[in-house]
Amino acid sequence: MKKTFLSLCTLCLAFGIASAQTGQAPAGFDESNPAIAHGKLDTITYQSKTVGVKRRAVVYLPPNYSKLKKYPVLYLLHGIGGDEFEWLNQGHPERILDNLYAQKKVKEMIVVLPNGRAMADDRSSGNIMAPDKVAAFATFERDLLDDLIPYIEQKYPAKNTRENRAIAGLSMGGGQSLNFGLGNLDKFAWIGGFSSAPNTKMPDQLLPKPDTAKDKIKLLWISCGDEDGLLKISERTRDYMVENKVPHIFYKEPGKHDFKVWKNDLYQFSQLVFANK
Ligand code: FER
Repeated sequence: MKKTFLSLCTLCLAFGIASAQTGQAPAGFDESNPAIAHGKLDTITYQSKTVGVKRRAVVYLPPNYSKLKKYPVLYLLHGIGGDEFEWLNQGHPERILDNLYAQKKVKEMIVVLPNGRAMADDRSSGNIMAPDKVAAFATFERDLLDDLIPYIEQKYPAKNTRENRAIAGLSMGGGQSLNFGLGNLDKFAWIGGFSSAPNTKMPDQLLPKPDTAKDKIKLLWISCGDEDGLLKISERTRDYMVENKVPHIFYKEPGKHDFKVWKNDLYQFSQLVFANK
């Protein structure tokens, strides 16, 4: 009885936190507004020791970007059918963030949009479910840590501590974010999985030592649409965090497996990331 009461309290607390910090973005949040300052987009290429080729990524620099400042960095990952342009083409993070900057609702940050399919041919053409293409999403862990992050941190005025790195993504990119973020807490403190895919590790492999991890995590965001066939993956991850008392935000939101959900996730997540707490 006591245990049931306690777990109910934990659930209420978790829900209370989640409902206080999440919700649906207001109308117009993703529309381009010519009256406000805009960030700048760069395309970069970096040498990947992991893959043995030059690879491409897109970088969004905030309005009023200056090399005299130092910025935290969010790595924002795409899904199984996407590439380094998927977020830009379908999610317009630059519009969402420009609007949030105009309202002073986000910390200034650099956003990197990598290609998370770490193989020589990293296009999303052909059979995107082919085993070698799916495996390349796991290989991206080394490409990200050993090649891309060092490149970004020497080319841009980036802060280079774990508290100043975030990783978030949608679907396959959500699984990557949970796997690589929780698996490398010496590198990342802010982690977000949006509608995470079956590439998400089983919870006890994702976070085998929850007690030592707790204090390192600044934000663990787990969200999914209530009509998404992948919801169970987010729920099993959430259940483990609740059982092991790992602070997190779980947000089950109205929607399916699409950019309506992921744009809202970015709107919410970006306001929490790098914020003091
Ligand atoms: C799967 C179902 C969905 C899977 C991957 C996905 C690798 C990814 C979906 C997405 O990124 O949108 O069985 O296996």
